[in-house]
Amino acid sequence: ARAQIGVTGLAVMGRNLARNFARHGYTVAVHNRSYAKTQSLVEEAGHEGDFVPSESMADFVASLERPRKVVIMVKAGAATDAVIDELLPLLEEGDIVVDAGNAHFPDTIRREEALSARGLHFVGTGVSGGEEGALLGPSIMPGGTRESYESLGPILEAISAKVDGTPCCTYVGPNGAGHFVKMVHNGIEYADMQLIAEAYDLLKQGLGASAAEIGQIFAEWNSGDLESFLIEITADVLQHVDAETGSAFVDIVLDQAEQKGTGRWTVQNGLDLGVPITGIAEATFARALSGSVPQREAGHAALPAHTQEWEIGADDDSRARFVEDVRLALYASKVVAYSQGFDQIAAASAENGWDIDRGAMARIWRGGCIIRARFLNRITEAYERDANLPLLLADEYFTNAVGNGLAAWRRVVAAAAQNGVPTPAFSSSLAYYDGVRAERLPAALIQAQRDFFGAHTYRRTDREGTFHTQWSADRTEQEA
Ligand code: NBP
Repeated sequence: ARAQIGVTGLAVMGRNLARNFARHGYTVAVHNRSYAKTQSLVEEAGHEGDFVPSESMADFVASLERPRKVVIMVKAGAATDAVIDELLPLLEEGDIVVDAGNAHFPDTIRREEALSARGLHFVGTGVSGGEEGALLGPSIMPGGTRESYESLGPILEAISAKVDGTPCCTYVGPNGAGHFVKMVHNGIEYADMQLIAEAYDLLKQGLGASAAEIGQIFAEWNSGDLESFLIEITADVLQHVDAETGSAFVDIVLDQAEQKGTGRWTVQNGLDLGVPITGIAEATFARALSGSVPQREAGHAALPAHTQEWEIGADDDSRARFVEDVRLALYASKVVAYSQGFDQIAAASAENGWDIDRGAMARIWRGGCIIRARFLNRITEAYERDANLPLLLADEYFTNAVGNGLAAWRRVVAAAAQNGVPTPAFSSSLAYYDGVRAERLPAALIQAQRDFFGAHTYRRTDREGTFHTQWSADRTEQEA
């Protein structure tokens, strides 16, 4: 037994993760259900480091130093359970099983419970960054026991992305915490992408600008507060020309966005926890709307627009002002989406006893993953100022940043409504902002209605207690 870490499941992700370990000087045991993938890895990448290939699971396990560290990188769901079942009889107390696939966090909680009962450590780990990240340095979000992190952590930190010398990997929390945080990361990614798409649509329709011109605008935005991987690739994609037709590439892509499910999980969990993650929800529903073909055909054929003329002057200054308005609205909406996502992490952390450090999550998302961005530093700083910050938006830095763009944000959302540009994420983010800052909400009326038809009771603003009004009788109030 001489391998320090093992990877089972050698499709794109596992193969690249194994190469990443080897390139960092670790001796890596490698295994895959069908041996061909193991062979091709060793043939093609064997020169990159020290691999120990095994055809059987038993040989694979036997090739690992104790306590064994086995990374499972197979298709999430039943495949993960099948691999765990195969591994279990071969492992011994204290060994560490890492699930680095995209598991749904309740599955991770279940698996951790089962494995810890047998004296094993189960580490559900979020890994973000796709194929390239797995090879060159992903953002890694490991859950599980702190004890397991002591020996596993340094290896994961070594292969993770680095920003300013800091690894994009840290201990997240017990059982499902790592996969939970990865799920919210993906949900935020949905919101971020939707916001960027809405900004593009506004620039396209408001300015009548070409994809290449808008690509230039995004390239400029990438040198400011918005600097991020997603803005950078947006500039690139918008300037890309389709080789076959000579058209802008984005103009020949069918306008139906697909999804694999992490956005849906995030929204479902937001509903379960009662946390308003409207940015993520609108982004997920916007993808669903894009794919609702019969509804879109019927709507397109039947629904009038009654839009107004754009009020953007034709001169360069007016156009530049509109571009700046959209930039400010995008930034403000983005802050709202992230603020909501971090609220969701706080709520789940409290519910599950995970004690997740939100500032540390922003720190490990600065590199390797899809939402990597300059402004994550600002989030880390906000939680360093106050680890229990109830609302990220209320941190002084974000209050000022959003406040500076507030008038622009309102102009953009109003213009979008008047001109018939669908901006569900921009609009709902502004509505959330106004809702969360309101001194009084019309929820009072809703609670009164609930008491009227269902005797659901209400509390009063002027004294303690719970009350019910006899609506259908003499309308006297009783203490409930
Ligand atoms: P896939 O998700 O396509 O899974 C293929 C691997 O699963 C192969 O090694 C396959 O073995 C193995 N496998 C299956 Br399918 N059923 C199995 C079973 N019953 N027993 C044992 N092995 C089984 O691979 P991937 O795209 O590399 O992704 C791996 C994990 O990483 C997934 O959970 C994914 O969600 C996650 N992830 C992917 C990305 C990405 O960008 N692709 C990013 C982040 C996370 P075989 O070769 O014998 O068929």
